Amino acid sequence: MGRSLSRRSLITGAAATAVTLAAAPRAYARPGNAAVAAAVRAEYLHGWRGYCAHAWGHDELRPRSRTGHAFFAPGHSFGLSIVEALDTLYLMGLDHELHRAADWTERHFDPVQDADVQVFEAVIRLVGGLLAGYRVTGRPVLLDRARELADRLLPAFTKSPTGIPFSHVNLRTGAVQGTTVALAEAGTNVMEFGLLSRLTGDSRYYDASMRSYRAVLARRSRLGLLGTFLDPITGRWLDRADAGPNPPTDSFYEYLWGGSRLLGDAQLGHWYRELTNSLLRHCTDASTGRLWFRTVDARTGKPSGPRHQSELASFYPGLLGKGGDLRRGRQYFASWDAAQRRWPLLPETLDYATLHAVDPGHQLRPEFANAAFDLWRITRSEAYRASAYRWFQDARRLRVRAGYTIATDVRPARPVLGDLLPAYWFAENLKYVYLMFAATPRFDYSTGLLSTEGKLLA
Ligand code: DMJ
Repeated sequence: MGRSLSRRSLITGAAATAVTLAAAPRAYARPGNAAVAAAVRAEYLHGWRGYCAHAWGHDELRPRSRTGHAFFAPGHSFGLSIVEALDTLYLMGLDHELHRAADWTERHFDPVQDADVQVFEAVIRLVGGLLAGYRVTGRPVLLDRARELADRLLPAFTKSPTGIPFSHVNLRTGAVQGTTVALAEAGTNVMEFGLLSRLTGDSRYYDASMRSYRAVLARRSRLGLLGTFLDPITGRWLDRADAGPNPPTDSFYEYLWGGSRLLGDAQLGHWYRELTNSLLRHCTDASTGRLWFRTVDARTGKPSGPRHQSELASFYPGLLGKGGDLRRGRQYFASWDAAQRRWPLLPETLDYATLHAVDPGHQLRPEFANAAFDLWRITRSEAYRASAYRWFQDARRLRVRAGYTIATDVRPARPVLGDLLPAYWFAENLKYVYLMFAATPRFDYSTGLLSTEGKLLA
C-alpha cells in the first residue's frame, strides 16, 4: 500500500497563521462528540433505509417520488449507491448493512454492460468504490470486479493517440467517444489505477494514468497554467482559461497530491507543487478582503471570467493545507465559512464579490465538509468541527421522509426541494463529519487516505 502519511508530514512547510472564523449567527448547542457521531450515523441510516426501501439495486434514489434513477446510462444500473456506500458502512460500524451491500455487489454488479459510461465518474465512483469495498471487507470478488471494470475502461486511454482519455467508453464494445475532455477527466484516476496496479501487479492501469498526466503537463503555458478542456486526439487545448481550482479542473490537482502520497510517487508531488505555485501566483483574488480564485487566461495570467466561484471549489482549502500551505488553506476556508453562514445551504455558484447566488441550486455536495475534515486532521482545531457540525445541522433542511434531497433554489426561507439523493452522499457527506467526531479505531487518523470521492484507499 502507499507511503504512510504522518501528521508531521502533513504540516511540513506550513505557516500556521491563525485565521479567525467569524462568530456564528446561527448557534447550535453541540452535544458531546460521541453524541454528534451517533446523530450523524442515524442520519446516514435514514438515507440508507430510504434507498433500500425504494431504490435498492438502482443507481440512485429519488426520495420524494420514491423511485430509482439511472446515473450512468438510461436503462442500466450499477447499483451505484451500494458501491459508493461500502466503506462508509464499514467506518460507521454498520456491519449488517455492509454485508448486505457487499453481497449485492458480488452477485449483481455488472461491469460489462452495453452502456456508454463517463470514464471519470466510473473510475472515482465505481473502481474506487470497489477497491475501498475490497479493502474493508477483504472479499476478493470486489477486487476482481474492480479489475474487470478497469479493463473495460482502459480503451478510453489506449485508443487515444495522446494518452489523454476519451470522455466516454462503451463497456461491452470498447467503442470510445467524447473529444472535449475536461482537465479533471484527464487526471483523476491515478489513485484508483495506481492502487489497482499495486494490488494486481499489472502496471497497465498506472501507466495509462501517468501517460495522460505527461501529455497534459507537456502542454503547460509559459506561466505554468493550464486550460480547461482538451482534445484527446490532437492534444490541443480547446480554450485558454485556467479555472483552477473550480470545476472541471478541481480534482486534477487533488490527484497529483493524493497520488504522490498513496503511491509514494515523487514526480506527482513535484507536479503538484509546480502547478499549485502557478495557481497561487496567478489566480488568487484578495480584492474583497477574502481569498478567492478567479479564472485567468493561461497565457497572459489576466482575469478572463466573472468573479464567480463554484461550490465544488470549497474542497480546495483542505488540499492547500494537506499540500503544505496551511496559511492559505485556512484563509480560503474562512472565505467559504463566511459564505456558508450567508447560505446555510451553499448555492452551486456564488458571486464571491457580493455572495449573491448565481446558480441557486444545491446538489447536496460534500466539499465544504471535506475541507473542514482535512483541516481539522491537520490542526485539530475545534473551529473546523464547529463548522462541520453547523453544516450538518443546516443540511437537515433537506431531510425528507425517505432520505435527503437536493434543492432547486436555496434563496427562499424554505428551500425549493428537488427529488434526488446523489450517490456521492453515501460516500462522502456524512463520512467526513462522522470521522471528525467518532474517534473510530476503524480509521487511521494519521495515515488514512481518501480519494476525491471519499473512498478509503489507504
Ligand atoms: C463527487 O463526485 C466528488 O467529490 C467529485 O470529486 C466532485 N463532485 C462530486 C460531489 O460534489
